[in-house]
Amino acid sequence: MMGILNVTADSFSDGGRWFETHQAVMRGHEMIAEGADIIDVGGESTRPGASGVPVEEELRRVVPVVAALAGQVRVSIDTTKAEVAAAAVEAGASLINDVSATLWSVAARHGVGWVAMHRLGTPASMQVDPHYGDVVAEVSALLVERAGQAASAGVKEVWIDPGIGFGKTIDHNLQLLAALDKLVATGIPVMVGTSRKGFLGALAASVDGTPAPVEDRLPGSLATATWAMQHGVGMVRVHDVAASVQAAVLVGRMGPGAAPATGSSAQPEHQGIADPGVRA
Ligand code: HH2
Repeated sequence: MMGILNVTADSFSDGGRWFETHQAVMRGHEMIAEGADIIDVGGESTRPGASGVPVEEELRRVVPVVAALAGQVRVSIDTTKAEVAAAAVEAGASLINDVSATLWSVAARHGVGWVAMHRLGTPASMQVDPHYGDVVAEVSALLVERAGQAASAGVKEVWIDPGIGFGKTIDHNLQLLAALDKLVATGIPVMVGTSRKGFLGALAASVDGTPAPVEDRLPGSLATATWAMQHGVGMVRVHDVAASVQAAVLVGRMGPGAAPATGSSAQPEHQGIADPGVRA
């Protein structure tokens, strides 16, 4: 479970909430307590239309937060800048989460893991009429190619991510989620991030067509994270860590390799019915 920590003023769902170092570190501690395995620290929003952040400012935002959390949990750095990635690794990050899928040589040089995410265009342009011949085949081909380059350069831990919402229509996002099996079948570990994204708002729009606001997108976020985990995705990137961990525990307990229930959770079903306080 990767918890999202945006040290930004303008992220699409939590911009400004964790902008000061102490707020961000506090949020990181909360997510650790909620069960996050990795905290993904980012200092530049990638939402459609976002403006870039100068390197010095991005460093100022992320490095102290990475340094404060790195002793307590695994930390990834969400950046497209080689200099920021390198500084975050120096501060203790061990995974570079790269939405540009171009920084594998930085990961190789520093001996850390790397996430290659697919995107079409840049934040400024990516949602302006994105087009693909076959979105699943094109996204998959690019990711497999980049993962191969990273492995050849010596990166030991490579993840691929279809980049939900990055130069994709609602239909493209749904096609990619429907085809997660194909990405998983490449044998390269897959991660996915759907949390609170715009397509979930659009699909949960009210009768007058108004998209569901970000704070009302937990149901879609959980449904898609659960779907992804069930289809073999190894890591989901989420804002709502506690709720997503609950979903992950259930998926783990119901999956093919799940261990039989032990202890109190092994009680026969009917025993719960006798106790009005217990509900399945
Ligand atoms: N999505 C966002 C940012 N980084 N990294 C990966 N690997 N996969 C994703 O889907 C992904 C990502 C966008 O979400 P968020 O960080 O919440 O918003 P913003 O970019 O506005 O800060």
